[in-house]
Amino acid sequence: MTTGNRWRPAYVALGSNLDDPGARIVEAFGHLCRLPGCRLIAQSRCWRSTPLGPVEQPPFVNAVAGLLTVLSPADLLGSLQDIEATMGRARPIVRWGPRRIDLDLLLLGSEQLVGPGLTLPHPGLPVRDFVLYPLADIAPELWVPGLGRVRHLAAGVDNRGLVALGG
Ligand code: A4P
Ligand code: MG
Repeated sequence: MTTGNRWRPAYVALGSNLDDPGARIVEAFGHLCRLPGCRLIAQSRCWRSTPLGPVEQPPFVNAVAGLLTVLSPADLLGSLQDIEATMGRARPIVRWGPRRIDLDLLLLGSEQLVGPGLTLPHPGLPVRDFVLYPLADIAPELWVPGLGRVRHLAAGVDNRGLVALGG
């Protein structure tokens, strides 16, 4: 489903910690560039981050993409999952375990949804350094529905060893 000609901003979190993570993030940005019904308008720097979660695993590379889209939230999430599949992400994987690529939908316009298949804003957004720092690279003044301004949210989370890699 599309929203006609109504282009809305959307933000996507990218993460990888397998198979040359920096190259996987660049590859994922390439797929986002070509996504029907979307325009890639901003790319954060890449950040190396300490894994969140219980599993012993390599460090992640994380980034955030800014898009304009005419897609509905469900269709945009479906498109992101198609990219994950194209890039060879095997399912099922261990929750919070290592992955070749992970694309999470952080925000779409002012949508606030809670459901089994899709929650917006993404529930990890307000507490994750590896989401908020890259998001602040491209949208520091963005108001997150129900939560506040990105630069304030970023200032309020602990930096658990994030290092900007450039990009
Ligand atoms: N889902 C609901 N809302 C959303 C949303 N806004 N965006 C559902 C994306 N998916 C959403 O996700 C599980 C289900 O969440 C999907 O079926 C979708 O319908 P998944 O990507 O299939 O599985 P997952 O990623 O293993 O689980 P989860 O709980 O989403 O994990 P996260 O939150 O993605 O965290 N540490 C660092 N440093 N960097 C990372 O990038 N990533 C994770 C994974 C853990 N630790 C990390 C990082
Ligand atoms: Mg995920």
